[in-house]
Amino acid sequence: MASDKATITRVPFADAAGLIEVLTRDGCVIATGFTPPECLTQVQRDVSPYMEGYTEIRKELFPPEYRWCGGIFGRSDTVRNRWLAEENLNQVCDHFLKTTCTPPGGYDGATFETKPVLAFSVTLDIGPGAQQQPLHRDDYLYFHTHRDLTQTGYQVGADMMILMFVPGVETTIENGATLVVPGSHLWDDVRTPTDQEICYAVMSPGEALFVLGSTWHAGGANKTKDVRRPQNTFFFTRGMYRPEENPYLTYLPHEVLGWSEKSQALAGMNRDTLAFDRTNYLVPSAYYAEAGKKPTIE
Ligand SMILES: O=C(O)CCC(=O)C(=O)O
Ligand SMILES: [Fe+2]
Repeated sequence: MASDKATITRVPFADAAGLIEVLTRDGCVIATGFTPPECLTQVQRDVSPYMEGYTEIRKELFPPEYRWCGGIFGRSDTVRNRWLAEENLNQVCDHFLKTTCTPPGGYDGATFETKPVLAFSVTLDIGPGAQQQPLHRDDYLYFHTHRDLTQTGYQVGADMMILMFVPGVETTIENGATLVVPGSHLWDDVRTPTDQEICYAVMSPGEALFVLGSTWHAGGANKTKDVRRPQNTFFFTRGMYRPEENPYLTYLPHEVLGWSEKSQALAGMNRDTLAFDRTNYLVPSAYYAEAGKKPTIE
């Protein structure tokens, strides 16, 4: 379905300004030289004991052939201390997502800033036979709406998410390489991609794909018989999109489990309509009930 016409530009990861320039222009970029093979192997080792099978949640987006492991930021030192500690990654995220404000009134004219936060970290492993995901924009998770920027050009501030995909293997058109629509970050909520506008983010191990939250994309179909496509996936969002009081540390897991569903929902711990499942796609009671997933805070 994708065409040869649209292409994704490659920029060395060492060139943060270049990454920002291409992301601004195209809404997507492939960073070369993001990570060495030993880091990929290590992350694979860190997450593989926790890879899980099918979830009924959002089944149109996650076919039964998918396997996944959430929370990989917590499970892998390499993810935390190498990949997500990269200064150039911080620079790219800051450029698009760092938010400042100078409130009027009782703040003495002070300017405040909030830095991007990691909203989700997951390894998504597409197995043979999986259908292509429907093309989508990930910022619909936040019910984000889009103005037409094709005439004005991109405006910093328009996005509230950035995504980074780090494949664990060579990704190909056959094994489920991510589909991307370059330039679609400028579109309003009416325009949808045509086949000619779609291309595949075919990548070698060590590369990373960056996509703005407003850019149309999808996980590809895996048409192979026996090749899986693991890809480490990171969503960042603006720092203010979280509760003022941290509910996950304020309330202990065994307390939350004893609450009514209504109270769990009010504290932001339920499964929301579109996403925000928080814990491996499960509501708290199901999450903690799972073997090997006992609460660690008592
Ligand atoms: O795994 C991929 O290639 C893309 C996944 C994706 O876009 C999603 O799950 O929202
Ligand atoms: Fe997505």
